[in-house]
Amino acid sequence: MRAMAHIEGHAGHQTIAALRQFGVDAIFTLNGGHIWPFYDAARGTEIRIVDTRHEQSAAFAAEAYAKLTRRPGVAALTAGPGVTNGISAVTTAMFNGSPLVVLGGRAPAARWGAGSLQEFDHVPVLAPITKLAATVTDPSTAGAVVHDAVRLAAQRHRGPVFLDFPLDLFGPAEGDVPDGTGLRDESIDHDAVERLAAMVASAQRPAFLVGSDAYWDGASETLTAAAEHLGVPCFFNGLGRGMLPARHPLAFLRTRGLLKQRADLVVVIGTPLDFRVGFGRFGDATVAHVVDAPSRVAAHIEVPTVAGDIAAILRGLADHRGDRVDHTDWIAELRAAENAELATEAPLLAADTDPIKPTRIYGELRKVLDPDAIVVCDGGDFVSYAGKYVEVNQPGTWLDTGPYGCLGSGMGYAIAARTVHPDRQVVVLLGDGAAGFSLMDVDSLVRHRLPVVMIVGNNGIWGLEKHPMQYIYGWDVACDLQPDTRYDDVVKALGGGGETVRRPDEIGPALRRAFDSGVPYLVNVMTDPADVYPRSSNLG
Ligand SMILES: Cc1ncc(C[n+]2csc(CCOP(=O)(O)OP(=O)(O)O)c2C)c(N)n1
Ligand SMILES: [Mg+2]
Repeated sequence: MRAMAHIEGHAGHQTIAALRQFGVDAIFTLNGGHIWPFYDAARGTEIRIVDTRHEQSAAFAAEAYAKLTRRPGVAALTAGPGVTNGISAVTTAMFNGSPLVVLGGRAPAARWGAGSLQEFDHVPVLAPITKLAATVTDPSTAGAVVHDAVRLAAQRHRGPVFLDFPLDLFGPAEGDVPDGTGLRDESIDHDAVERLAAMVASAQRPAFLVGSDAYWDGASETLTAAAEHLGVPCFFNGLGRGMLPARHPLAFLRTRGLLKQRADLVVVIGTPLDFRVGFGRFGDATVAHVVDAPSRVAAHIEVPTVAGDIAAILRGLADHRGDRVDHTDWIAELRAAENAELATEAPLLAADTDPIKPTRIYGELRKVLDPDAIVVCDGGDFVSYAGKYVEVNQPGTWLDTGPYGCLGSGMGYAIAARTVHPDRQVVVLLGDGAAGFSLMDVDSLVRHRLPVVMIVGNNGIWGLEKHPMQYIYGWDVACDLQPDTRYDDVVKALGGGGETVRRPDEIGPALRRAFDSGVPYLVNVMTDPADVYPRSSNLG
């Protein structure tokens, strides 16, 4: 028998009690009568209600809360359009393996079919993009249902869950909420781990490529131990960034392209073998895969794979005893290439051009960014540069949208970042196109007193589409935005601050004013629309 807490009130009280078991202390939302019982139950608890101007922002904020805390992130979305507005963020959470919990309102069950306001069966729409989508039907077991759903979201392989609550469920009720969050399964296949360790130890030029699921499993320490013990250079993507500090001797940012030509073993850890990692092919190198659950074994390519708790698997690698090949020359080769790249980027970061090159913005940002700053990326080419030039030093500080690639996550992610880390710098890097999806949620930043610094790379185009269209067709359509738009004035109108920058030497002082302002502040940098990002990957 599980220990239980007995909760009286209505199903909302049981829901809130269940969320507290998992350390949830914020719910992201936008008002609608169907979800008032959650607000009612959260009153007077540690749970903070953070309301937004679009359910997309609320759901993205909840996903980012999960990314930042490694606890479940919760959004409460009202029936019908509230839920459907959250769908891109739910799908993003599925692609990112983020434990997102969406509590939906729902038209009353007793009148179902008669045409109540917003009467829509969300469940079949949410089912393909969640680990669980269901309607809560019994008020006396609501707490247990919520508890089990949240635990499911938080268990490997993590992902979103959805529950909706018919309005007429919320009558007086009582029910039990289980204690605790469920034990973490750290068991691993020691033989498989030992075989992997032997592969790494006997390789001449091995590398680790580390992604989000390693972060979700809290594997930073054991990754460091495994890499140092076996002498393996590490590359990162997604939430893997920062799992070794950028300047760790085994951390590499700029030389991933070399793996194809030079590595003889690439161990991809905690990220799918998708388009971001060449679909799991690195020239002639042997590829091995470490995944957090059997469901993550690649279907399109057969490589040696170890599934289980990634922190435990890496601890197994760190504990490997026996001889290993000396990788000193290999690490030195990569370091020399990395340093050569570093030298070539220096002039780009200092580019003194008119109009401004986006790289200069990163040169200036690097000078003012704290090591523990949270960096949010939302855009096309402008944020691709961030991936190249922003150095990440701590796990859980780099928030990009992930492989679903949904523009519009920026403001939701920013709301969560500052809610979770009120004392840290939060910087939101926005393409001008991306900014349009969510800028109205500056209102939420202002109302909730969440000062963040937004930087718009304002090239007046959907650059990541325009340049490739030009390259492929020789013409483009639907690629232009209004040039010279004053996104800073939008933020000022909403109660924040901002300024427009047109000269490279104005960027640094503007960023300093932004961080000092204590309000949501947008630095609108007019950048060169002719600047073409040196892109090598493709969509397919
Ligand atoms: C929701 C959504 N719609 C469309 C796209 C396709 N898309 C990817 S990048 C991009 C251009 C982004 O432009 P901007 O934010 O201005 O950044 P830039 O490339 O100009 O630096 C577009 C339209 C997408 N990824 N997500
Ligand atoms: Mg643009």
